[in-house]
Amino acid sequence: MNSDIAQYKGKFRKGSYEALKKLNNKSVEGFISEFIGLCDPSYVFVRTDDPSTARYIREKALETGEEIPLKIKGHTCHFDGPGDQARDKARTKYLVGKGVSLDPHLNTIDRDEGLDEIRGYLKGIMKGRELYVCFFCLGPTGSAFSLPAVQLTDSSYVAHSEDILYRSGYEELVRRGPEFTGFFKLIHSEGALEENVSRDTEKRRVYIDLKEETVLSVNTQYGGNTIGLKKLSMRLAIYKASKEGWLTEHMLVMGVYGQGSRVNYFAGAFPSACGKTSTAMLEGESIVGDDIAYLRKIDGFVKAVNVERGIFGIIRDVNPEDDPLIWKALNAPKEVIFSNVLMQSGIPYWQGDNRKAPDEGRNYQGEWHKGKTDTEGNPLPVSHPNARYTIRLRELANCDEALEKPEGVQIKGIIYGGRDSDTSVPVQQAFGWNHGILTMGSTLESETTSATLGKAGVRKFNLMSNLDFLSIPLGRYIENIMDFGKGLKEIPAIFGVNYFLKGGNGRYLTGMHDKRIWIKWMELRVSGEVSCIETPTGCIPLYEDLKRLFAVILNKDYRRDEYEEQFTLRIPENLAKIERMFKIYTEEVKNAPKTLLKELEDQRSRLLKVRKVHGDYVNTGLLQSAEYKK
Ligand code: SPV
Ligand code: MN
Repeated sequence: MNSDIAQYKGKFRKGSYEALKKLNNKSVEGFISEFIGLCDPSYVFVRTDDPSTARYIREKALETGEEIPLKIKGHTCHFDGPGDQARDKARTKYLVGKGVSLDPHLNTIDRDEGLDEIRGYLKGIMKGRELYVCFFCLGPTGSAFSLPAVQLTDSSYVAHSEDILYRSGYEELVRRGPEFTGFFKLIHSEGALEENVSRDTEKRRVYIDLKEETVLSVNTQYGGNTIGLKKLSMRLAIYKASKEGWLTEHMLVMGVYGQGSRVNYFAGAFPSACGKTSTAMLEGESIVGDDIAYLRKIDGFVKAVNVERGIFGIIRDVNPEDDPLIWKALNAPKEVIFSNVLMQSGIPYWQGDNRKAPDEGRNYQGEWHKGKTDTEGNPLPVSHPNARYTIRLRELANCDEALEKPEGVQIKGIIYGGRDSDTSVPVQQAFGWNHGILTMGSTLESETTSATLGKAGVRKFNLMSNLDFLSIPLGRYIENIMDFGKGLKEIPAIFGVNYFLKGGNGRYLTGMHDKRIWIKWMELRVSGEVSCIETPTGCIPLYEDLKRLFAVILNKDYRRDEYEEQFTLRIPENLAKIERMFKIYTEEVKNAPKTLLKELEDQRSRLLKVRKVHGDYVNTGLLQSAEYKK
């Protein structure tokens, strides 16, 4: 095959061919040439770091109608098709060679078969259309974390979203020199469109080639399937990190403020709808990132960066009362893409925005009016539950300036949070790295809510909140994290949080704003300023410390009976959770680390010992004595 890019010179927009040639990188040219040959676009545009190239793409998004201008300057609205509103897990697969088995939890397809299929769909798919060749960088540029990526897409919406979400990476590639080959290769086509949404969604495919560091995505528009630098690159990065001894995590990164000007940084993993963005956005603290972090050991410390520079956030329930900073950013005349909301007279509306919705408008499934029902007679909501907003982090008043620090921030604490109505206390600290990774991260579960499809209250296993994105066997992934904790000068503390604990009557035991207290307590712990009570599952706060924090931060009188109810050690539920985990890690996960089973076993013995003395439900205040260790 002739891979010389020169044969396609006539397709390039003015200046684009020269920009590409200037890189003088044969691998980059070969990759682009291959997919121009396959997809056959009529025009090719190259996005460099020159702001005029980003502007061109923004204008194209309006010109093609992929985005519709809204009333406020810089705001646009994009719609994905009714059946294209979320990540398509079933059709997202790893390409694996014959006889290779990745992990039963990971969705795979034979490499040759998968490539034949998806290349078949991509063949000639961009005829008459424009291909955007975009150079981006994962992580801040010019740093040990930087990973250059080249995105090819025929969607101006995808290219525009990436412009908001990621750092430009053309100069980063120049810096790497002409021989550099280690860039991620991302190919996307939205396929045939009908009223600007992908038509052939039954032919939607997202195939990941770990060996070639390439992802191919076709016949879809929803960001999670198409924004190659987000969850698609995340899978490639997990694989790469695993070979190189660093970590790619589904984690927020935030600054937490203590005495004087003290700031300590935390990273946190929460499955979807378990409070990740709301934690990253906590009042009084600062946000570095809300979704994906790279963690590296540098000089014996754990350093982290946000892979992104923007947020692709769920807009449902964003309102001026609960999210004043996001609300402000969503109403400022800066670049914002709203997706799958209700649009009426140039104004976007969504579920839970605390405004009166108009009686009619346009949303993700076309014309909408009050009382409209789906084919089964269920009322259609104003906006899709997964409707989103895309903004740059710097538009937020609480954006931490460390966002662009090439060396990242030092992580003092790692938080794991699930959605659990009956088992874990609101906050606790692990006894150490392995205890935390194994009993808090590796056992993370999230209960389904009425907001998701299917039955509410079903527990979904989601280790480190990363299950959907793992590209290596689960056992190896856990082992990598344990290894990462070795040889550090300062080991981050590990915490488990649970914002969803309920009492016997189904009432939440903690308030919406109480997470502000838990995070301040964690900050005091990593600063060595407060002690704790050791329980069989971890170390919990002293009542007096929380009482003081509640008074100072929330101006609230925190009663001892509230504390006692929240921090009751629920032994039957904890034992049941251990049983569930044993089942998963002995029956479903191949080669689970032995240390994991041992750690669970030890936790079980501690729980049984306490139950013997104190019964099933233990007032943890009692555990301050040495009694339970008998
Ligand atoms: C998530 O679902 O975890 C997201 C959105 O951050 S998506 O881009 O779809 O992955
Ligand atoms: Mn995410």
